[in-house]
Amino acid sequence: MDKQEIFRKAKDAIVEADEDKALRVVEEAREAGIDLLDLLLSGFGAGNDEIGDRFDKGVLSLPELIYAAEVMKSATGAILEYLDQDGTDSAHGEKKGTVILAAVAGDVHDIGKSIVASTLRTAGFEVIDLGCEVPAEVILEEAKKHNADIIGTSALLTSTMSEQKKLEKLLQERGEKDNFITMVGGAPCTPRWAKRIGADGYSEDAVEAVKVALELIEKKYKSKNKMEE
Ligand code: B12
Repeated sequence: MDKQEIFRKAKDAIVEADEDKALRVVEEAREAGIDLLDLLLSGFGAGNDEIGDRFDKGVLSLPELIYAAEVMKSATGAILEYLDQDGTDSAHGEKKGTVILAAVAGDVHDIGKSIVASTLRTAGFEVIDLGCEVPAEVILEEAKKHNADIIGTSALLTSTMSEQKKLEKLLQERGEKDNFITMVGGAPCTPRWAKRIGADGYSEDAVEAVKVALELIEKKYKSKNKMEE
């Protein structure tokens, strides 16, 4: 079976909310040597976009959205397990930094954030995933407790994006802004939004998140070393 066909089946599995089919596709893709992260983001991701659109247009009911989301969660879980295994097998070298990840207060969407957690771990970061619906105050507390380098927040609703702004404001008010690098993500976020609220980084997906995190860490330590010289 070719890659396009497997990707189409992955999309269909989400749209049809068919868990068995989704898990079968993961195995088929693994056997065919297809990049599982690509399958997750592009194959299953296309299914997610489709159900999101249908829900938006009122063609899909909330219970149907929930069913489809459960299937997406299962497929994500199965793929991340393989990716984490492979990551552990190939993990070497020093720790790149510590990242606190959270979906902001009022937001239960955690599928994308979990994928970001996995790609960052595979790249050598220690990731503390606080889960979803996490208030800004708790995120800051945990970041201080773990001496984090990066705070990454996820918002999938236009109504919860303001929580990312709230976190930036809190960091400023508490004099903590220079102590942490902040990254924002989630479908409604844009580079413009990141800039507007004063976040240090933005990424569109879990692959780019690693690149941005590494760049920001490098920049931080370069300027720190300069200051110490
Ligand atoms: C699955 C889903 C759900 C599931 C969530 C299950 C779960 N545990 O996550 C359920 C059914 C629970 C749900 C509920 C709701 N949902 Co919903 N949902 C979706 C859907 C279809 C897919 C989201 C998803 O998982 N995408 C897949 C992942 C892989 O993509 P991603 O999240 O964007 O993440 C990637 C990037 O954004 C980035 N990223 C993500 N986070 C971060 C963080 C950092 C730091 C970085 C750097 C990068 C990064 O990397 C990720 C991987 O590449 C979207 C539609 C869509 N296309 O987005 C609607 C959508 C987000 N939901 C929507 C709505 C309206 C709701 C509800 C309000 C519905 C209702 N009436 O109750 C509730 C809200 C609940 C709440 N309080 O949060 C709307 C939002 C509209 C808006 N503009 O605000 C959308 C867009 C659907 C639509 N088109 O109408 N939803």
